[in-house]
Amino acid sequence: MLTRTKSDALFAAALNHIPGGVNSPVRAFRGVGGNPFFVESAKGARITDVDGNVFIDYVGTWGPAILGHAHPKIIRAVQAAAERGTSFGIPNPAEVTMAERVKQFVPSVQKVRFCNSGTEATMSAIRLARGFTKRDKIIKFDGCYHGHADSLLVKAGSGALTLGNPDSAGVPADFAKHTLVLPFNDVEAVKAAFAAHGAEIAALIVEGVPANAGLYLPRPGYYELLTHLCRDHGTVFIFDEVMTGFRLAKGGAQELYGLTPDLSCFGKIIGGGLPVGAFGGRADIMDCLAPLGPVYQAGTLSGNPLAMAAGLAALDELVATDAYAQLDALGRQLEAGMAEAAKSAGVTVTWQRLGSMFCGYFGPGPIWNLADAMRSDRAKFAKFFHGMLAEGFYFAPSQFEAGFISTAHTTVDIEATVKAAAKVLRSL
Ligand code: HOZ
Repeated sequence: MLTRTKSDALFAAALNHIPGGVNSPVRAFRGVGGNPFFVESAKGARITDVDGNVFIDYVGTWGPAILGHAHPKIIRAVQAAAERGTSFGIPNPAEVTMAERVKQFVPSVQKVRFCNSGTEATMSAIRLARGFTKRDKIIKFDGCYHGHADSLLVKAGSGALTLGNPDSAGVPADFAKHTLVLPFNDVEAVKAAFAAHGAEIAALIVEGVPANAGLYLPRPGYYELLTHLCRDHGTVFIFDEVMTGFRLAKGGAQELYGLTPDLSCFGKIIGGGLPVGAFGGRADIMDCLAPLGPVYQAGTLSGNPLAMAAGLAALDELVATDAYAQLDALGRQLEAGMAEAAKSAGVTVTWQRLGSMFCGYFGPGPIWNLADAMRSDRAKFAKFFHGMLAEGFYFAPSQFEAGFISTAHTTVDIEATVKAAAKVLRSL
C-alpha cells in the first residue's frame, strides 16, 4: 500500500485554488480514478513523491525527459545560463546556436522560430500556413492532438479524449467549421477531402506518429500519400513532431519515414525540460512571419536563454551518446517482456511501440486509428495502472497517452517492470 497522506492533503488544498486541482487535465487521474500524487523530486528514471514513495517513471514529463530527470549536463547548462540572466526579451546568442542545431538535425527546416510550448508552435504554424496560402480550411485527423488552440481542438486526443471532450466548449462553430477532421490511415477519406475542397485547404497537420490516443502508426505509404496530395493542391504539409521530434531519431519521425514536410512543429525535448516550442520549415513560408511578412507571431519569453541552454545540452548529449540505439534496445526489451507477461497472464494486450514510445492497449489489435483504439478496455487499463503504481511503476494515467523510455532506464529497470507487470496482469 502506498502512503498518500501528504499528496492527498496537497490535492485537497489544490482543489480549492486550481480548477480540478491541476494545471493540465490529464494529470488529475480522471482517466484511471483516484488522486494524483505530488512530486518531491526526480532523478534519472525515478520520481520520489512527497510521501517518500519512489516510482520508476515511464511518463518522463510527457516526453521531454529523454535523458532522464535532472540530467547533470542540463542542470549545469541551465545554472550557467541563469548566472548571466534569466530573460532578456532581446536577442541572445543561444537562439542562433539552437536554430543552427535544429537545422542540422532536421534538414527540412530552413528557418525556425522558437516559442514557449507545442501549442504555440502548432497554432502559429497553422496561422502561417493560412497567411501563406490565403486559404482558411485545414485538415486534421481524429484522435490527433496538436495542443489546445481553437482550430485544433476538434476531435482531439490526449486529455480531451481521456475526459470525453474531444470537441471543447468555447470553440466557436465558425472556427471549427474550417477544420476538416478525417479518420487516420483512411486513404479514400483523405483523397475525397482533397477532391472536394483541395483549392480551399491551407494546411494538413498530422502527428509524427499519432501518440495522443495511445500510439498507432501510419500504414506503409500513407504519409507519402499525404505529402503528394498536399503538393498537388498547394496545401502546406505540417508535421507535428512535438512528441516525436528528437525522440524517434535525431531528425524525428520525418527521418524515419523519409519525409520532407513544408513545416514542422517541435516542443518537449527541444527544451530539455524547460518550456519551449518551435516551428520551422521552408524559408519562403517562414519568411511570411513578422517582421518580414504579414503573419504576426510573438512572445516575451520566446528564445529564453535558460530554455535554449537546456535544449542545446539535451540535443548535444543525445548525439554524443548514440542514445537512439540504446532507447530502441530498451523499447524492444520492454515490448518483448510485456507481450510475454500478458500472454502468461491470459490477458489480451496489444503492445504498440516505435523506438522509445509505446502504448499497451487492453484489447485485441490491430490498431490503426482512433476507432480501433477506442475499443480498448479502459476499466482494465485503470486497474493495471493502479496495480503498477502500487508496485512502484508510474505509467501515464490514461489509456490514451503514450509511454516514454529514457536513457536513464536500465535493462534491470525494464526487467523489474516486466516482473511487476506479470504479477499485476495475473491479478486483473
Ligand atoms: N498533453 C500532454 C500529453 N499528451 C499532457 C501534458 C501534461 O499534463 O503535463
